[in-house]
Amino acid sequence: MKKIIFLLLLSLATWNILYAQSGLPVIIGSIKNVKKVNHGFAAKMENARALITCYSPTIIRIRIDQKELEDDFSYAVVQQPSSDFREIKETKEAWILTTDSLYLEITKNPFLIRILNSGKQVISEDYEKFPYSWLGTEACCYKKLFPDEKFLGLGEKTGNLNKRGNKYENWNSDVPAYATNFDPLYQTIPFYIGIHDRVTYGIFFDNTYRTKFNFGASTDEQFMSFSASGGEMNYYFFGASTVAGVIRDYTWLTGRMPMPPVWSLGYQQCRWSYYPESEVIKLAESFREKQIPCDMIYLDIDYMDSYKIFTWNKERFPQPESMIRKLNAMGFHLATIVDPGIKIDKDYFAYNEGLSNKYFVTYPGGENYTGSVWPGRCHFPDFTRAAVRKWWGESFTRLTEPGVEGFWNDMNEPSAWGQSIPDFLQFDNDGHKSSMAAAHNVYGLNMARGTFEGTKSLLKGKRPFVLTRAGYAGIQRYSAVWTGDNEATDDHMLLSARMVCGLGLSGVSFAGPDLGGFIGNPSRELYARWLSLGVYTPFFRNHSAWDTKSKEPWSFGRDIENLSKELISQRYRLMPYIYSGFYTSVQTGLPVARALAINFTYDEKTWWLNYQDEYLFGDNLLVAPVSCNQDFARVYLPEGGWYRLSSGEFYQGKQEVTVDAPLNDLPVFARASGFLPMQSVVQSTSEKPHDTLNLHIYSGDKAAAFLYYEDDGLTYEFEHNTFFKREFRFDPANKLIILGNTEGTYNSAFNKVKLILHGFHGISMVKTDGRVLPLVPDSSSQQSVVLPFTKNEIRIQY
Ligand code: MIG
Repeated sequence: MKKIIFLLLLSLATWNILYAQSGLPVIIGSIKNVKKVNHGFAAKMENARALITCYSPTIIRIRIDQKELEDDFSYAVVQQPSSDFREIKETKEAWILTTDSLYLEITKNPFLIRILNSGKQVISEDYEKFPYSWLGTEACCYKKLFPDEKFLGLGEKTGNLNKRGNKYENWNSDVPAYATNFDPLYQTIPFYIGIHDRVTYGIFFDNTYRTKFNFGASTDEQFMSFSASGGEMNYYFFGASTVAGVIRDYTWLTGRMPMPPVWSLGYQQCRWSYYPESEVIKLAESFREKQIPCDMIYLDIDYMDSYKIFTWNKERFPQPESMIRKLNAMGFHLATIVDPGIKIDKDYFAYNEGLSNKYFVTYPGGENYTGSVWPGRCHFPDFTRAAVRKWWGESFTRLTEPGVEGFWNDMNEPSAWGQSIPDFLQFDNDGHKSSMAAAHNVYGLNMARGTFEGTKSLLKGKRPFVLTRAGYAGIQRYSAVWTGDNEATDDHMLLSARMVCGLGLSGVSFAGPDLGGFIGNPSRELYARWLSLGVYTPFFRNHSAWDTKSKEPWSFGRDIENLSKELISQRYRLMPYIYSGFYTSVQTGLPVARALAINFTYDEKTWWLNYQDEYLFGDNLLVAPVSCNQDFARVYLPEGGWYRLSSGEFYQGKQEVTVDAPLNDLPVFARASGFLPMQSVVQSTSEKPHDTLNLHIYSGDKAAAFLYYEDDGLTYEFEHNTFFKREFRFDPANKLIILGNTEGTYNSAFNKVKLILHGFHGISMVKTDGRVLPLVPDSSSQQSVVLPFTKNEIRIQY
């Protein structure tokens, strides 16, 4: 008898091994035993181990591997499990794990997870025909596809807003002139949001290997899947009941952007490359002479000596410090580019330091890997090692000493000529030794991290600005992101709006494209239209390749110069609104540019292909991107009421409208009941605006609030209560506008507030503080009154 059982077991075991070796997938199998562990539940299956932990009542983490789970390690996640399941209980067929918001059923045979909300509605469930499985080292998860399911997110991706029916891959790639349907691009953010049956959820697959997402492409509408070429099946499930809630939870888990320096929200002028010094100074002077506002100028690779990072070309820039002092005096901040490749040159300090300290990425045999980039043959710092990030960060002193405050990280996919750095290179991975296969997608993140942490400490209390091309989930903690080498076409312009919103849906608020297109020459119309869209894009930078025509705002003739001046001026008028919008994003993770699907998730029209590019810029502006030769636009206005920003014309929401869209008037609408704090035009954020805050309020029938925020824009003093924050409230039922009590010790830049009322018909005066004040009509739909902008609550009865 014993012998038979033994033989039976033996044959089962061999069968299993043969099965695995046969080239067929290994399937997770049924649960053999379970164990309650700290914050969760561990299970052993026939062919895998699982650990399910609770991070919050709406955030559950699922880890599954064929072998024992390894040390927990992530470059993206900044939180620990901090909550417990309310209950873990067993039934005949399943284990049930509950939190205050979610209900997980894990069936025993086979192991399958189904997640329900507190109303017992299924939000997400594993696809029963495809339990978790492995093909060699490739791990895959299949989930049931719901008939009406839509997908958002994945960061910087081409294609439609709704990712349903498509497949995507994550492998950070340098792809100049990428096609508008190309994949993969520069960033890896393996996070998506699913929406079906009026429920929402999110999944963050925290695996840095090459990952694939299939949102129902060739799956007979039955399932979606995500997989990785190696590493663990390791994902976080977010069960918040709104898209905004899922984004809030995702950015809680992976961190939010820090408060950027205010000057990085202004207009930025870049080109490959401005040099020598005289040209840079002339550029700055031209902006000031022409009274076109601008805050930042960039130096691309040609400022360096033979493309050696942290050096200056002595002929072109003999005295960087005095040049930067001149720029600062004119109200400009300077950013310079840095690439990861360190030139092999025995007279170059960075090469010598890296070599002697063994800071470079190595071949499996231990020798330093060599690849060629701009400087010629290079070694590459292993940014996945703390000591290397520290060294890298400290090296910026050669840029910060003369006064550079912006640090532009390029080529960090990483990229080298030929674009095929071997997967077998070795990385430290902060003690979890790994190959390029695991380190590739986090290389850019760690370069940006070293840059941010280093320059933040070097700038001694001033906020640095970091910009990166490559990144991984969590990149928002260190850097803004631009969408790489796009082209000067209408399609790219429209795609850029969607890509910025995609990044915003995935935690990266501070994003934008090269305005006007990096490659190729835009027409006058395209240049102007793209610039007008840039006004309402979080990151507002004009950049172009070395072989293109000049793209400064005055390079397209007088008309376009005048228009550009007006457009850029509008960005500066909006600065109080934009800065407050960034503050909100820092607090909540909600992006600055918000796809309409965030606020109007269940309004089908916001998903229509002809309306999918529309988005909210901050709480109260709706932007409708329009191609450059279109004089009219068909626009969808979602629920509520909308006022054309340029004319004040009112439109009832939930309707499609045809509106004028001449080159000088991009369709932008202010939300009914919305506040829009604005200021006078300044030439840069270093200049003080007039001391009156122009506070626009658009009449509507719903109560609404706006969080208004100011601080010095430059330092971290706000961490010590040195800010000025108050809530503006609109209460139409009681005909009240309230500027709430002020928090913080900072003094506002404004002494007065000019309340500009739009669409408040039949009202000729307001009462405040026991006084009656007449309203001054500014136009047929607009009237105003000026009040002191005092710190205590201001109640205005109309
Ligand atoms: O191989 O530094 O995307 O913005 O101007 C090209 C030169 C390297 C690529 C960047 C682009 C930058 C360019 N860089």
